[in-house]
Amino acid sequence: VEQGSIDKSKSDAEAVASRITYHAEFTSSFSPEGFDLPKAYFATAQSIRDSLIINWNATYNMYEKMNVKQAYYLSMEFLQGRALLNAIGNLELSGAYGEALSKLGHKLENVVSQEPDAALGNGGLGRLASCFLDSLATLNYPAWGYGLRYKYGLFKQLITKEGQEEVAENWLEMGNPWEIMRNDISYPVKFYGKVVTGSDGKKRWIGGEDIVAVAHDVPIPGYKTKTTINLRLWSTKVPSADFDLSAFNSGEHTKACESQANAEKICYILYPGDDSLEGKTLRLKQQYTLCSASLQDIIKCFERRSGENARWKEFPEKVAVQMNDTHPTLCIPELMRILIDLKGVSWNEAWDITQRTVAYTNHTVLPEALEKWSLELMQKLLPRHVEIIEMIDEELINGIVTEFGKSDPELLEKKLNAMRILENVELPSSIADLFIKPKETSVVDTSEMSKASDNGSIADEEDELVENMEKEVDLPPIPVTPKLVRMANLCVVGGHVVNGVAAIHSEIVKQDVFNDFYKLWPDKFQNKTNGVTPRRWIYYCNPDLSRIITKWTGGDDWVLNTEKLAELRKFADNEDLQSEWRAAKKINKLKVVSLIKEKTGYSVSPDAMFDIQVKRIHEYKRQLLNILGIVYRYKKMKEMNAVERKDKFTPRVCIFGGKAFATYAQAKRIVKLITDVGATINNDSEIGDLLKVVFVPDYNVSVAELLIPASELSQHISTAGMEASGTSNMKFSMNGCILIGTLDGANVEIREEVGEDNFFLFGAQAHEITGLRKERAEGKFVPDARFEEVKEYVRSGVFGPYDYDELIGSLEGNEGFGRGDYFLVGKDFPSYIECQEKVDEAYRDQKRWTRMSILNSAGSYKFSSDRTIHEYARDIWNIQPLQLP
Ligand code: DL6
Repeated sequence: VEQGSIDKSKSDAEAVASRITYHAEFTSSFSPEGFDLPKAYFATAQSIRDSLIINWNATYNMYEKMNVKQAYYLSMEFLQGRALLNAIGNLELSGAYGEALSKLGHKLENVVSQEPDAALGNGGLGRLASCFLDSLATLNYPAWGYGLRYKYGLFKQLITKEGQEEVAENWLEMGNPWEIMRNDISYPVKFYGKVVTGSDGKKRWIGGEDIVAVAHDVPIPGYKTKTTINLRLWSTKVPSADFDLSAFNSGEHTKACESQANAEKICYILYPGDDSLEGKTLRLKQQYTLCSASLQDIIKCFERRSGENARWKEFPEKVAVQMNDTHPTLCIPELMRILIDLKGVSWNEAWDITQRTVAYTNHTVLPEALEKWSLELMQKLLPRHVEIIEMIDEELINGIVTEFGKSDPELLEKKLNAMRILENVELPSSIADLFIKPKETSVVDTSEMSKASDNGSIADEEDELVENMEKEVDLPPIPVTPKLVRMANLCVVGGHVVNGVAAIHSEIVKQDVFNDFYKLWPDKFQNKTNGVTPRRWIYYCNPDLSRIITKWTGGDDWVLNTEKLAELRKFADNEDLQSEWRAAKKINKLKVVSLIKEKTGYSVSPDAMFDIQVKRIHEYKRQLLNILGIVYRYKKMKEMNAVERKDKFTPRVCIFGGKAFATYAQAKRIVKLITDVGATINNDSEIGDLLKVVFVPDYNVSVAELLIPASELSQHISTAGMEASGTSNMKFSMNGCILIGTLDGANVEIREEVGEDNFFLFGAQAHEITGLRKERAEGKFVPDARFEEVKEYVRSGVFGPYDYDELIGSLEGNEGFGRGDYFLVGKDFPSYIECQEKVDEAYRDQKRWTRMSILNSAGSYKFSSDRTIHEYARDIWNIQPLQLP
């Protein structure tokens, strides 16, 4: 059956309806009677899945036949959201499906909203991966995604009186019509065990714990193309022979099932808590499972497609592996292991192949987010990989010594400290000898003594030992310095390209985070400014605005060529466009009024400005600055009479959404403060519709698809230099929302594109941050009186009995853990509230505001993930589009 066999016109609704009813009867797992919404959703999804499978097979067969170079995007996160509307739309069957469902008694939009979000991600990094898949398919690039099929995703967020609570997100409870379980595609994955050297001199990794990774394929359809690529997600189980039948029969049921539970739990949740050793082990197992299963699959495909002519040195000409952040770093030693131990490739050739195959995207400059693994743990779990990593580290050390020479030991030590893959691990003795420490810092250690013996007599050494031992009595305990593997350094060394995700971020990556590497290998470093798919993020989520854009730009080709959006610029002052634009916004706002009522119980006015901040809750993203700004506004309102208040302030609904990581206490306090402030203000009859504060629980892709089209102002207010890019800023701008923000991440480029007048800028700049922090630490910072006032107000208990001292205290003092206002909320507070006054003023002039809004959509064309993907394909992966006939 060809995709085209369902005519795209509404008259073919009959054919679609009969497919849906077929699936309702034969393939949905619902009882035969009735055709309620859940059943309608499953049957509809199954019917569209048929078309996807046809296209998936055609795409797959073509790649097999043409043996083209393919890119593989490895990511621990894919934040797919819902798939039904996207699939129907991409296959251009919206009309037929709408009519078919209405014949069957349902509205398409109600059926669509039955689908649970596929929430296999945490935030921007995962959503970016999903946008990339959409663009790859749409632009006909040969590419696949690889990830893990988490049974429970991240978590479902409940907002209670206590603040955020987490419960398991059982998104697969009712089954998942989009995945195709491939019982025929599975790979063994090993943990623990030991490495032995065979009589042939080859290393073999034996023993340990064996599990199996099983493929689940999710078809990803391109827009208006037959290309349907694959997201292959791995689940884990034990090898079938591992069920302990005799234990089971002798009544030890739990023991018999233990290994199965151990294997399955690898894919239970995304980012399991890692405070415990068990948690750390599980995370490392997850990362290795992703890398090992995906690489085995990629290599099998390479061998199959190349046939008998498979030559390993040609592997990078057929395969590009992109590591989405450091989570898939184990790809590097795993590819080396497979090539050397299993395929008989020499070390040097394997290293060359690996480097030419893999590339690394950095998504964060936060030091705590640059992963480091305990060497001890890794040695236990992946002994062969540690041998390989040690070899890579040694070669790196030799390279650094060759580059910088031994004549300046201080410089050499600095370089080795910054660049080595292993941290706190002894240097090879030939190098270590260069850095013999002065007496007072040397550790009492006989092995050190024997090294020192080159320079002194045995008697001297003994005196020194006694002296040091005496000293030791008074010394504090020697700190334990765990040996670590720096995954980011391994990525930089093992890959051929390192890219940042926005211009300013890529500069920070070069000048700060990896400066020593950049100086050594400047050509390795690139920028690839992020993007988002205009299909999901305008066309499907904002149909009213889309119709207007299509009308005023003369066709819907902007969905594929976002440059066309720029044509809106010339109509920015046109009164007809302006009134259509405002009407579309109003429709979207009304949908959010209902959403807020349903999720929080609060009633809000659609005539107030919708001011939104939705993203992971993190101190650097500064939701605290936003809520303190609101508190300040509220306090001022309370000090005025009704007339003054109305005169001064524009009515606003301030909307928050986002998850705080379960163990991140400070982020959870911020959620609690927002909800407490909301509870007070929203019930203050004196304030009424002039100010409302809402926290929408369980923010996810589907909630974003409602909020973003309704937004008028959105907040991207991170401490400058800390947000790698941001991608919601792009989505908001595309939907005609005006941004208030710092010069950080992609804000910088958005402001350039939409025009300075159409962006509310405030705050310190990235190059000032270090100096400002220093100033604070030296006690030189004098807080603004308004900042002091607002903190005092929160502490006074106006917002309830919760003790906010730990939260507000973090903004005070000079330095120390959790103190000293590291994120400079106090520094930026005055310019933030002054900027908000300008926002109020601009909103009062609706013509001006609408012009700014239109110019945001018009200027956002650069931020399509299609542009980003073309750049990755051209500059990193070297892949070409391949279109099905
Ligand atoms: O590149 C996608 C996305 C960026 O837009 C965000 O600015 C960045 O925070 C996010 N990075 C991560 C990685 N971990 N941390 N933190 O999620 O990537």
